[in-house]
Amino acid sequence: MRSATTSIAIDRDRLLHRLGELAQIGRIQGTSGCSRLALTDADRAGRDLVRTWMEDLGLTVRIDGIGNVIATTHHGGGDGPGSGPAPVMAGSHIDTVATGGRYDGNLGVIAGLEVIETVLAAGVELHRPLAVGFFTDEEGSRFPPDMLGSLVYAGGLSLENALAIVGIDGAVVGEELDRIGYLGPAPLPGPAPHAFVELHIEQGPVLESEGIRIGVVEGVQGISWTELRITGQSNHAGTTPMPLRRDAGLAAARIACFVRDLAVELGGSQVGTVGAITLAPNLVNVVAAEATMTVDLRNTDDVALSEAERRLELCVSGVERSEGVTVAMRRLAQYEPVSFDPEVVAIVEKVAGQMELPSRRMPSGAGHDAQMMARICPTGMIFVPSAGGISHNPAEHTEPDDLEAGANVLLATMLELAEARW
Ligand code: HGY
Ligand code: MN
Ligand code: MN
Repeated sequence: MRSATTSIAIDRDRLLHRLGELAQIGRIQGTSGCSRLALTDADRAGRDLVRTWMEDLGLTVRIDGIGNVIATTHHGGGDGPGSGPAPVMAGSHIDTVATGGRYDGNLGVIAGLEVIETVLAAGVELHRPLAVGFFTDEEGSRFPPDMLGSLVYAGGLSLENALAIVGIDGAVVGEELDRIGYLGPAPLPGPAPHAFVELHIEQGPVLESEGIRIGVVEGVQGISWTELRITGQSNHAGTTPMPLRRDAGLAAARIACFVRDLAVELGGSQVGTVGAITLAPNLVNVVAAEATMTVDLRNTDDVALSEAERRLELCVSGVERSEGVTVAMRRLAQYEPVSFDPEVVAIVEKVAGQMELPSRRMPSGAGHDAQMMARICPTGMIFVPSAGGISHNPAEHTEPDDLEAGANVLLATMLELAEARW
């Protein structure tokens, strides 16, 4: 499909082939999805493959202290990162959740690579270099918080504190980065690009349900992650009278039900999720001594999100009293809502219109590296529809026509930001 705004278009087959090849790494048998938790061997293999593609294109590859990998062209008179005009950058992540699909994050990286290969092959002259990168641990499932690599890149967390983070399996970020060979030399925070554009699947039902091809993303909602460690008393399931129990399992269940009811009560864009609960000793005939659980609260409105956090704390205090347990709360992530740059948003919308792709403006319910890059440069995002609104699920799917359309919108947006000379 030729994009109306440029005389060049991405290579659909090459885009689909690379997405398919990357998806074989950590492949979840019997599905089209993959599992590449951050800093695992599967993540290393995915990184190695994408870095090879970057090097094969003759790009200058920069690996920094938190393992972010960014490849840059030599347009605009510079000879690699840090010299000449700042680049226009695409990017996302290639780590996945344990039940990941093949497009979450991967699309933004592979499409960015495709844009660069298309531009190099066409010999387009640009005032600025182009860059494409993948950030470490965007998902945050193994090592919270999410968007860890882009947060450090943007100066939101010190490298020292990031490297010391202990994951849900007891592993340490710095040790794992070193083990997989991605403890890079490039300094942090990273250099601010001229602009950053992330192509991503919507991961929700809106575009598909409205028959819209392109989401023009105006911002990302606020995110609050909390870990709760509940301590009760293990006891015999048969002999312990109900009023005498200090049941950590019941306490966790009450809090989980409260999270759902709170989201429904607050309404609007409020969502609440208890995605992880583990009990100890986790045995059929033992009242649970301990429960560890996570609460994910999100809202486009920061005041409402703070209210939801306050109400959760009140609920926890009440459960401590009624169940005779103690609860230790630890904040794992806390990000305010982010608005993207109006000019970049307008370019995405204009380009979609010129390509006659139906589009609509919308917020992002999911967190993305773009919300960190928005702290240091003009940033925007492009969404393409998710079939059935499914994501964080191996069945995640986006139609090839939509993948191609999204990549062409990314191409035209980046060319405009890089001041292509036709
Ligand atoms: O949690 C998120 O929204 C993203 O998938 N890391
Ligand atoms: Mn993602
Ligand atoms: Mn994700």
